[in-house]
Amino acid sequence: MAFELPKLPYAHNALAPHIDEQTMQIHHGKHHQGYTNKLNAAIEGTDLEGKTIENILMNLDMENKGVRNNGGGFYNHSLFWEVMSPDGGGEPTGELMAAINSSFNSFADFKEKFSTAAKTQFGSGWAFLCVHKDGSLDVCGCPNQDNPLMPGVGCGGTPILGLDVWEHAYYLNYQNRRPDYVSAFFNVINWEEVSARFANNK
Ligand code: MN3
Repeated sequence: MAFELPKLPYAHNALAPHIDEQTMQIHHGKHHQGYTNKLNAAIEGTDLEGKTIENILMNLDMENKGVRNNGGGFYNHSLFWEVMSPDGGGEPTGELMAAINSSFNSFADFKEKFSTAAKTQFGSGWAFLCVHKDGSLDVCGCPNQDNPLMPGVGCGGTPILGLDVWEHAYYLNYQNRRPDYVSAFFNVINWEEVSARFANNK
């Protein structure tokens, strides 16, 4: 069974004005579809066929650039759509908020650390919030489509929140103003989804 482009959980214009409709259409329909197609082509006929994307990334041969770039792209964007919502924003509650306070001192300190990772990632890449098996949290930046599930990448936890800082993610609306895009992202974070991923992966 080949990987399929996941459906967006909301309309293309639902995240506007924070993320505009045309960016969502191209980003999901063209970029994510492209990673999906190329991932399928890269694993076709190999022993990776039929494995979950998490299994593929956790056991990845980092020299396998086709699977590294496109498997990473498939996974990262699948996470990205799910952790945003038109009803998002604000701050998390419950166990996730307690873990944020424990790991970063405060939500404000977490926000600053995550935003700095996103703003300072040189060139194309991602910022991630990750959970370790002991329930502690980490923030890291990763280049290109790498993510911390891959061997030796980033902080080594499981990503529960990801922000795409490739120019294709924001350039139509924000041009070179990546910091404004990073700031706007906090208005659409789906903390319920991030909390569920935290609970399932600690
Ligand atoms: Mn992207």
